[in-house]
Amino acid sequence: MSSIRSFQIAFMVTILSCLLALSTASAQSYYPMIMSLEPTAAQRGKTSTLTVRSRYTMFGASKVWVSGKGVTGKIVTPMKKKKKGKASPFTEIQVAFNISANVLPGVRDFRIATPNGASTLGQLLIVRDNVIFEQKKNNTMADAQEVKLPVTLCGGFEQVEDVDFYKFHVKAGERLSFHVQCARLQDRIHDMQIHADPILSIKSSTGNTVTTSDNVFFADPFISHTFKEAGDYFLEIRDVRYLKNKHWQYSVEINDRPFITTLFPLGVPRKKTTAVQVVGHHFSSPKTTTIKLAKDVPLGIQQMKLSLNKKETNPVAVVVHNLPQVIETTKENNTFKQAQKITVPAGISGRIEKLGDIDCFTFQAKKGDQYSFEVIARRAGSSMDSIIRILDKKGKRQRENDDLKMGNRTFAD
Ligand SMILES: [Ca+2]
Ligand SMILES: [Ca+2]
Ligand SMILES: [Ca+2]
Ligand SMILES: [Ca+2]
Repeated sequence: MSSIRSFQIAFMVTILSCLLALSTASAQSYYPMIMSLEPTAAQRGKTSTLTVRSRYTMFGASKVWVSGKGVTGKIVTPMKKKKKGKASPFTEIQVAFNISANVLPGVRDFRIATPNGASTLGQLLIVRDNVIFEQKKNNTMADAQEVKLPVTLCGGFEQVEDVDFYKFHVKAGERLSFHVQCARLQDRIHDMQIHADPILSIKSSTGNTVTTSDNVFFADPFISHTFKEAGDYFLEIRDVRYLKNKHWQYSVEINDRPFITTLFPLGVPRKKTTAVQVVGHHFSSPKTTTIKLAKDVPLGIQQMKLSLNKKETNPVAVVVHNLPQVIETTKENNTFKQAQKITVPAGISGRIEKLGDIDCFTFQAKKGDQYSFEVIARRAGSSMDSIIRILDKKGKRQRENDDLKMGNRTFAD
């Protein structure tokens, strides 16, 4: 696992001669705030009915908007208030999501239209394999839910000290990846005060821990493991603090397909063929391939898939730009004096390839020139927490920025 953290941290800096426009949205009350989706994932090529939970009522909900193409949502819950008995608060409704077979897996945003206005953003995870939701009783190995691979396991941390066990069978020499998406799906949920911190363990049939993972993709675990011996194994997932929240939904994708963690360069110019190094699991890594983007692909962070070993990979982020491409030099560039010469504007792709790495670049600017410098790292899935400094020719600091603040929002890049 350490290789993921230390050597595959990629970043991309765009330098543009423009100024940022700031805008803030004013707050209104009583529009529904989406808190969770259960299960949080749905398989492509199918229609799946999922439960959307909100704070404030979704009564009268009429429409579902889903980002991108190939996915539609339809409200299934009848929007009629009961005349007698306890009226439904409509903070829990059913939505049928229809997902085309050819869409890219990954996260889609959705909103619900209601008479009180559009809801806040919800997130739907689209996956390739069958989705299984946790059974009620699964807190011990003896009560483990038996599943067939490949599979997407979905569940929640619905009670204090909740533990969810699943049982699966592997052949000798079988290599599997276990990819959890949970805490990351909460980052864009409005007003989710405390986030889940899942931990994943694989256990043998005798209860010995084979391998465990806590935080690989921020708070979410990831395991790639080759099973030497055939047999039944157990997957255990829980919150590391044993906390509960009915909105803490998780998804664990288990399969043997190639899993990309990083592409280098991360920045890919539009209209050109770019050679990239592919770093990840379940293929000989690093591997080189080329990316040619469609002419109409939008600028900015885009998810894409590659084909490795004739198998479709997981979606991976690239930063599409239309700037002259600069790749970090293989020579020493750790100090101000060793800075790599570039011309601006430019899109620089680099890597924090060893502990304590610093990358320095030098460029000419005239008096009165205005440039913006934007690092894209964490937003595109990198583990880097970047800091950027602009120095003058004597090495004196002109500007420094760690995390950009725009209005009330803070970005880690
Ligand atoms: Ca559970
Ligand atoms: Ca449980
Ligand atoms: Ca964790
Ligand atoms: Ca570097």
